Amino acid sequence: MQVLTAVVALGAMAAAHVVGPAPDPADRPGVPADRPLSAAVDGFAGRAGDFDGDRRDDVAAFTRGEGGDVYVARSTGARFDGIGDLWSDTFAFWSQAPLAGDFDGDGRSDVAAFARGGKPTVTVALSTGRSFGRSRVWTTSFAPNVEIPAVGDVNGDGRDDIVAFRRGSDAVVSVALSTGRSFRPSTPWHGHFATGPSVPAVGDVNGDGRDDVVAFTRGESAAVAVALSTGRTFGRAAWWSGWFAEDRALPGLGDVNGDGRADAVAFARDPEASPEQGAEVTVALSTGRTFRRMPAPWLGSWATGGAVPGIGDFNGDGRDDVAAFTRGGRADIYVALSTGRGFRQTPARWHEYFAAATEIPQPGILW
Ligand SMILES: [Ca+2]
Ligand SMILES: [Ca+2]
Ligand SMILES: [Ca+2]
Ligand SMILES: [Ca+2]
Repeated sequence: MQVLTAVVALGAMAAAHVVGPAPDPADRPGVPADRPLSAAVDGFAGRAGDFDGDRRDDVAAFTRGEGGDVYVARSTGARFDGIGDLWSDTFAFWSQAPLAGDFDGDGRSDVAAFARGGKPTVTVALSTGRSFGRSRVWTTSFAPNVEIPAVGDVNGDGRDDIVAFRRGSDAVVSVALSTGRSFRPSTPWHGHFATGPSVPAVGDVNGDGRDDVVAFTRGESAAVAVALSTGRTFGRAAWWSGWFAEDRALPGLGDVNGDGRADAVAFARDPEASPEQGAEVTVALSTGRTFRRMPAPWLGSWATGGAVPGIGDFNGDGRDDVAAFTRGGRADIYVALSTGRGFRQTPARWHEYFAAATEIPQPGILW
């Protein structure tokens, strides 16, 4: 209850200087604004993009459906700026999976949309720093059917590549390397990783400049496996944690203490719980060989109910922070900044209206 009181107090403080709709006592990430996300049958997770290249991570929202609109709000370091900044009106239609990444390696993040299914094309729109250019098909055969797409620079050449996890019993991990103008043909980089309903993630957990693959088993086993990139393949899988991201927690990767190695972050998730019960954010720091779980949560209550959590360095200090998108009709964004030892919730909302209804936010962990 102490945590809840603190959060409510922060909300009241914010009322004094927040411009926008009248503050509501319930205006905090703990309030479900949308139907809770389903269990980890299908989903995807994306990292934050720095779309204007100022080294602070920004946020994007994809309407999908018939419209295919993409909105961006750029970080000032203290909030996300801009309402209705339409960066593309022809990108990520219907139920395509939209992810951010710097595919041409110019320092500005771009967007990729994965069609999956029977015609698994991947479309990319490059950032100009002020908008996304014309969308182009970069490959016509990647992440078919229900394979889980992800983005990361797995060969460390400065251009983000794409990764697809088949999961199930035939858990192949495929990679298509970026040339800066297209993706090379898909090749298998691991024959058996992220099996069953494991939740996969991509990040550089040993800090060698090449993004690695991570699988969270969740549930009652709650183990975490890692396969390190050699630059040409993912090596033998190893268990880096025996107890992390249990039950239905939403797992992600981010370098939260700024040592160059991506750490594991878990957002507790119980759609049945009331907001008062809280949803802790737990961190396991990478040592380069294992994830060391921190004994105390880094945040007591965050992104509960249907709010979508995300990870990114929103103030550009080199440490990854956490965001919560309430979506629905309220459509607020909250940010808690990493101090290197915890997440400190900022007193004001970072945006008053972004990623409304069921729009897909990035960064976002959508399982
Ligand atoms: Ca930026
Ligand atoms: Ca690459
Ligand atoms: Ca690595
Ligand atoms: Ca930060």
